[in-house]
Amino acid sequence: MKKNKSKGAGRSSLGPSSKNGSRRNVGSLPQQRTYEIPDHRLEKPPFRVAQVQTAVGCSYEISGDLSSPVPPIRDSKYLNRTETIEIYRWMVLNRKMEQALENLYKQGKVVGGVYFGLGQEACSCASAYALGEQDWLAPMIRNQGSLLVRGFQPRDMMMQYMAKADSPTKGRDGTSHFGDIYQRNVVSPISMLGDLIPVMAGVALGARLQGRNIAVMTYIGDGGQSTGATYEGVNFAAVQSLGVVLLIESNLWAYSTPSEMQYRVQDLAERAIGYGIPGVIVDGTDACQVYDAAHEAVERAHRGGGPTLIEAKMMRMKGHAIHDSADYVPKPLFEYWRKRDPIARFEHYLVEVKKWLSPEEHQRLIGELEAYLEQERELAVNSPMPTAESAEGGVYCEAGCHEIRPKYAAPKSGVSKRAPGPRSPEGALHFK
Ligand SMILES: Cc1ncc(C[n+]2csc(CCOP(=O)(O)OP(=O)(O)O)c2C)c(N)n1
Ligand SMILES: [Mg+2]
Repeated sequence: MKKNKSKGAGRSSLGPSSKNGSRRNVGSLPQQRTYEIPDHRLEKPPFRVAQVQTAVGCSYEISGDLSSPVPPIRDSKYLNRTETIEIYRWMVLNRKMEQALENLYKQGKVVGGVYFGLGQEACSCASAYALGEQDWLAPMIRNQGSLLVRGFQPRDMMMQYMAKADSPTKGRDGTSHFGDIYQRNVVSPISMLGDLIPVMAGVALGARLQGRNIAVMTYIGDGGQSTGATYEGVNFAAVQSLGVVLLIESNLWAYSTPSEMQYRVQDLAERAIGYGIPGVIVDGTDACQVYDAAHEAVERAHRGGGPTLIEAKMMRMKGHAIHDSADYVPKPLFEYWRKRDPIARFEHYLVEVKKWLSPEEHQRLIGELEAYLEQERELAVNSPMPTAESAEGGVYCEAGCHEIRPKYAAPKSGVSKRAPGPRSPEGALHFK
């Protein structure tokens, strides 16, 4: 999480927005309108995935040019040296923590499966880094890096997957489905794809009723963005000007379905036009691009400007979860994106291009992270499993379990001064 407000706050690459949010040009004919979606990528991969029928069913083939050179990292408009290195550090911790989780799974210590954000670390870490302490985050399963940025420790994820007694859900869930609504402003992931969006719009509305504009960040996949809940949530946020920062993790696959079979628009950021909000495209493997777009969206939310949709283009570099070997993905696609690894390219940027880290300093940073992770792993492995008796706790109503404390204060606006007590019979009659 970023501690201080960064320079350049308030600037926006989204340009002047029309009533419909996205930048609008009026064409030469008065009845013609065109809309612009800013695209910050330094390359636009020119390939397509198509389904082909085979004797045993179907498979996927890729066509187009996969030989283009790897683009450089785009300099951030807002991040300084220290902040850039800090984001890199979170990304490496995210990657190495997931490698440790995979090893724990292979050692038979994990209860259930493991989900990975391999290749998506820049999207998770740089986006969450753009949030202020008072903002809220709702990660999805691939955003374990966002949880680290928001103050959770690797031990939390490790104990969660091993269903340990000291895990955030005390052994009741075997994935990263946990949050912390009291200290870290993190809402737990919801399995039903899209449902986090209206929930987060509600969090922003709650803050609005208390007289504050906050940013509420969440994520949705290229598959999940087609759900009705996504539409309802973004539309509600748009109409109410709520500070939802929605990152579409456009990672080319939804389980085994390629994005070509998920939607017909060219880019998912175009959906923003229909919602009447700004939409922007970034290279999801470039942490600086992700940060800049997220920062501008967060600043916009703080100004009460409403939601922003950020499409982060990248590739899911593993299967859906550890049980899925992703054999359906054409191999050249993996090779193409492996060359665009967000961490290797960021290391090159920091050490070779900017020279903000010497090779020795970089080695030290990696060594420190590895030692820290090993300590976390030891602690998680050695912590106890829940007792059998603890299973009945938290199931039925207990003292205090229905107590929902207001997070900040009572509503300040839009609420009548009526004294507490039952509504008048006239009011009840009205609704009959
Ligand atoms: C409403 C809903 N439909 C189906 C599922 C089952 N499901 C879980 S993950 C997934 C694929 C998601 O793909 P995408 O949204 O692209 O995210 P990715 O896994 O690529 O990050 C599906 C179909 C679900 N959880 N919720
Ligand atoms: Mg996907």
